[in-house]
Amino acid sequence: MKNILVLGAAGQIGSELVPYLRKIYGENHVIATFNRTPLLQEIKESGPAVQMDAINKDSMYEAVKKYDIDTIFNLVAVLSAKGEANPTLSWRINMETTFNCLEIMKDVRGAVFTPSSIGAFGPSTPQDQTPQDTIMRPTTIYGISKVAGELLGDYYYLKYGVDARGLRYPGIISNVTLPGGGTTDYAVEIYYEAIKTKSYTSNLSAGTFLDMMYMPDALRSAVELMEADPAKLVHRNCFNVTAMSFDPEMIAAAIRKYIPEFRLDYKVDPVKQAIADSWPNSMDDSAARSEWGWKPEFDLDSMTKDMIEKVSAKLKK
Ligand code: AKB
Repeated sequence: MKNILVLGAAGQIGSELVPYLRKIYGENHVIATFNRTPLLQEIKESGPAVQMDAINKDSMYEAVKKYDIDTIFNLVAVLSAKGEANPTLSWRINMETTFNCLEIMKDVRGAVFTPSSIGAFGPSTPQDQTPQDTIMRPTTIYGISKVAGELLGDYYYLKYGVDARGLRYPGIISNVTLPGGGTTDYAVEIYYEAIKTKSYTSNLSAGTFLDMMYMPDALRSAVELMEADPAKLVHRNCFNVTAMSFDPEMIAAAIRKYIPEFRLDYKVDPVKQAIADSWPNSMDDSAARSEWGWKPEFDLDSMTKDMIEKVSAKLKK
């Protein structure tokens, strides 16, 4: 990777991926793009930035030529719950952005990283230790767009040699930019509310197990995959990756080690609950482990310790 374009640099992952990549590849080699949501000041000040609409292929192409881009991190997506409120918009944004990235990288013979998700699985998928290769019949528009994106990535690799790679991310927990419109968002909000009010009302029920990962592992996994020796990759689009699986009761118990009086209540959101029920309880990520050495560093306890420290410091400012 020489010159990198990050689409969606103002989002939950993008706002942390840009500084992470700039540290590795150099500030002027990582171009942050955004559309309606403004970039963090730190990102604006530490390297090049471009305002553009990722569904506009001409503006993406212009940025690729201007900065001699060879790799795109495609982080633009309408997430699962928001997608159900506006399926047409979700399909358009998720698919057109992915398609534009692949088309442009076909011309410049470059690489594309596109995250897929646990949302690519559906109710007929085996839910425990979900295998790398299995039934994928998602029932959300987000999941359908993620499966289509995985297949498109494989197609552009096989037909045109585009170096398309991807990961099936679980819920990502972080403390810089809040997620928005996802089903797993509760696992971020719970830390903020625990610190602010010592209580939280979960919109997913007790016993709803989902895969999760802390942001430092998510960032490292993306770079490790993109740097992996292509000769070792049997799967490219996309790898199951996970770091932990928990339900609301388990995250509450982890928080109580630091905030003993923390109270968890429930008010189930039927849309989010139905989505979560259709997703795996836990994924088998052994293909990622064996093909490019994936290994998470954070588990529920070490992540909770770090989240409590970082979010407390942030809320004090
Ligand atoms: C969502 O909940 O929609 C996302 C995801 C798991 O892809 N966080």
